Amino acid sequence: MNAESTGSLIAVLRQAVIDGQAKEAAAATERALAAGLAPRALVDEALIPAMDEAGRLFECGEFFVPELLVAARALKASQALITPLLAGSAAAAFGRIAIGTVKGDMHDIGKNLVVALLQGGGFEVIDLGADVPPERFVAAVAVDGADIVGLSALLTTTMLQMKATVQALEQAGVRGSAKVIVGGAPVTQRFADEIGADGFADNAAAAVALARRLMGRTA
Ligand code: B1M
Repeated sequence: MNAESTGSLIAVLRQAVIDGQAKEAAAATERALAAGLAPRALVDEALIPAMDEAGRLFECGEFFVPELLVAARALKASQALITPLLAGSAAAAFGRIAIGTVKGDMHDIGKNLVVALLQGGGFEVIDLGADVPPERFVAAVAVDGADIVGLSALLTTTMLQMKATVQALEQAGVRGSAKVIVGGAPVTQRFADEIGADGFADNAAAAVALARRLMGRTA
């Protein structure tokens, strides 16, 4: 495959997501995968840039919530084809991680990417979904035995739920049983330090490396 056709497949997928064309996004994904493009390249070069562009259009008033919703739906049509390839077949050897988007926050695209890479990176993942209250994270540690709790937030308002979740883990007496990692567009290392999290990652691959480090693995 030449560079031009690779670039055009990526561009078609990116545009289909921005335009909210789910069927076209799925078809472009299938074509790109059949042409030998790496699943991670589709995520990094088409899906994430497409959502960044949708966010930019939202910020400047060209897109409203319905346009964001259809773009997200189109992205998920593509993600459904890519995720099984990212997740791979690695045995769950490094530990158990319970991950969710915090209470009040419905954004789950980034969290789903983190889930896929953690699964492919050797973790057993309990995916708690979106809008997850602190007590559900507590139960994931106390009942399900999670070694790591992963918190995702995309809104500056819901970031505060990360702190509430760390506090709930402390109050339930299980904070010492699990490491807490945080991420999401507005989250920073400084914020992670402030709320007493054990780590911060600014992308899905970094989240896997961080989780491995926290479980005492170097690779
Ligand atoms: Co919303 N939204 N949204 N939205 N949305 C943002 C976040 C926003 C920045 C858009 C903007 O104004 N430019 C803005 C937040 C502003 C702020 O808080 N300062 C915003 C807003 C305002 C809202 C609403 C309030 C809009 C409204 O209703 N008026 C509303 C809130 C709903 C709610 O949650 N209660 C809302 C709704 C929505 C939709 C439902 C329409 C849709 C979400 C669909 C879905 O997820 N199922 C949506 C979308 C799509 C976006 C944007 C455009 C894209 C988010 C995304 O998926 N990015 C977003 C603008 C933007 O971010 N550019 C925006 C792609 C994704 C791969 O990246 O999630 O950052 P991200 O994940 C990355 C890293 O952050 C990291 O790894 C991922 C992969 O590399 N990461 C982790 C994420 N979690 C991690 C956890 C970890 C480690 C790393 O460890 C545990």
